[in-house]
Amino acid sequence: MRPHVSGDRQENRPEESRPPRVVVVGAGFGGIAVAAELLRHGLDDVTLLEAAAEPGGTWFHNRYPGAACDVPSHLYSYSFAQRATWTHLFSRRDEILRYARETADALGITPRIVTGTRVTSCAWDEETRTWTVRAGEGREWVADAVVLATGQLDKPAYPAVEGLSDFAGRSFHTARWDEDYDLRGKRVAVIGTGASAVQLVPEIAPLTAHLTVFQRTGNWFLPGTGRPMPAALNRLLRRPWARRLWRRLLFHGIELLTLCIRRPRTVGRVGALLSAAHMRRRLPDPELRRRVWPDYAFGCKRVLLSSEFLPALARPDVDLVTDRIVRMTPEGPLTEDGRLHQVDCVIHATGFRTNTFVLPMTISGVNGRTIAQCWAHGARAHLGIMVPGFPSLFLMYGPNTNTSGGSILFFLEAQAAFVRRALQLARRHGAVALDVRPEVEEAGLAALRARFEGTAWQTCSSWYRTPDGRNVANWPGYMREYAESTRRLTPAEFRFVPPPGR
Ligand code: N01
Repeated sequence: MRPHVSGDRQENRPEESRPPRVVVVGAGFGGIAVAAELLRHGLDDVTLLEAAAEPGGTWFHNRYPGAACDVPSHLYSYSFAQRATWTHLFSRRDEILRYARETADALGITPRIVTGTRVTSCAWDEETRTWTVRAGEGREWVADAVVLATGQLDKPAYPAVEGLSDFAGRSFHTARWDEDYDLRGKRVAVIGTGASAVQLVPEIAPLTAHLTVFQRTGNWFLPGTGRPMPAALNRLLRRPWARRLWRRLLFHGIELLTLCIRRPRTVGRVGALLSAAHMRRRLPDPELRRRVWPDYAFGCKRVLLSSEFLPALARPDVDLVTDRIVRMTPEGPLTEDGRLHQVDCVIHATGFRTNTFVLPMTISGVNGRTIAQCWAHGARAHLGIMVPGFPSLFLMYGPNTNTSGGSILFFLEAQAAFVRRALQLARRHGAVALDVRPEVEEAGLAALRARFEGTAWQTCSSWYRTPDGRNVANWPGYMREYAESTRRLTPAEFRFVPPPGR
């Protein structure tokens, strides 16, 4: 098959004036952010390849009942596409997905999205100094730059329990919700008590005949409400100045959570006290409370915003099981105390296979070296965006750019601006691509790792960390620090790749 050249639209422009051909892998919030940034600056040869049937990324895939965002909507939205009104303070999945699509439509991104296209590999060609991006059915795109915007939480993880496939009833993952299955009147097991389960359980508890929630580790909670946005606040926020002020308030308010995590012995204790008060209020039963209580520092795992989950556990038709599941049987989970929990349906709210980021895509850079080889000892990237030896290959929401407190959209916008500046910098240096210098990445990583010392993140195991304890998911500081770090590109930090033949 003849390679599809991303720049077909630009064929008549002279070489030096045509913008770089950019292929973006993934059309979720990250892909849309980078496309918007590039288009806004006239870099208009952008193609987005999306594996799913529709754009929207995580908000397309996560359609479990109660799916919502635990970051307030006025912050979990792009700075360049602010909405006057949202129906909820913490918007629900459908509204967020609609917002993503409307934004992509309004900015002319939608026609550039090729859906149903799972990219399998990206290979750097030293001779042509371009990337070849391959997808199923022999389809290929040639690009000057590639942006991998596949996220950190795209591969569902199932519990490591013996005999998982022996279960004879229906079972599915929260991120692959079975919309054809009617939970009404069924005996249902939910495995896991992370952010997804906490939103799901209160929604389905009134429907099921009986609900059993399997918890391995307790969590810290803060108030979070599924209630609609107060009408008076919505009216006020129709005014642009009020919206700006509100967004700023939310921004700084949320940074306080990071402060708690960074200072677990001082401010973190205040966070824990506030959380404990909320948990006592929402769960008056002392025995049940003892069982949900976390045994690690406030903020080590994601602090869950919910006012509904703990009361749902106290319902007479809901059981909380804290005994370990030793095996899955055809009838349901068997726990270490010898109890067999007979159910009709098992829902895996067990999170994602994190820490692998863009893998298993095969990404080969200079001299055919792959990202998998570079990451043999854990994923790493300069500011979470560039890996040495992979010229003009950029990651969105890459290693160490997750936030425990803030809005990921803030990080994505900073990354999008970095990508755009990098492409402009390469152009100004007469280069076809740029590659971050290994010593720059190494120094940045050492500084980043040092910043985790003494933080709450280091006090328990979580999806942020590798089995040997390194936090490869999170940014160790505040949102504003990340924005500052990515704002300025110093030419000395890069190797500029000249056009072929030079
Ligand atoms: O996944 P998780 P999630 N037996 O990994 C448990 C984002 N998100 O999908 O803590 C019993 O947090 C596991 O136990 P433990 C957000 O960034 C955002 O809920 O490992 N339990 C844990 O309780 C979040 O952090 C929103 O001991 C088992 C649970 O499964 C991330 O996605 C909404 C088990 C997994 O929790 C992931 O959240 C939802 C076993 N064998 C998600 N194995 C927003 O609102 C695992 N577990 C934006």
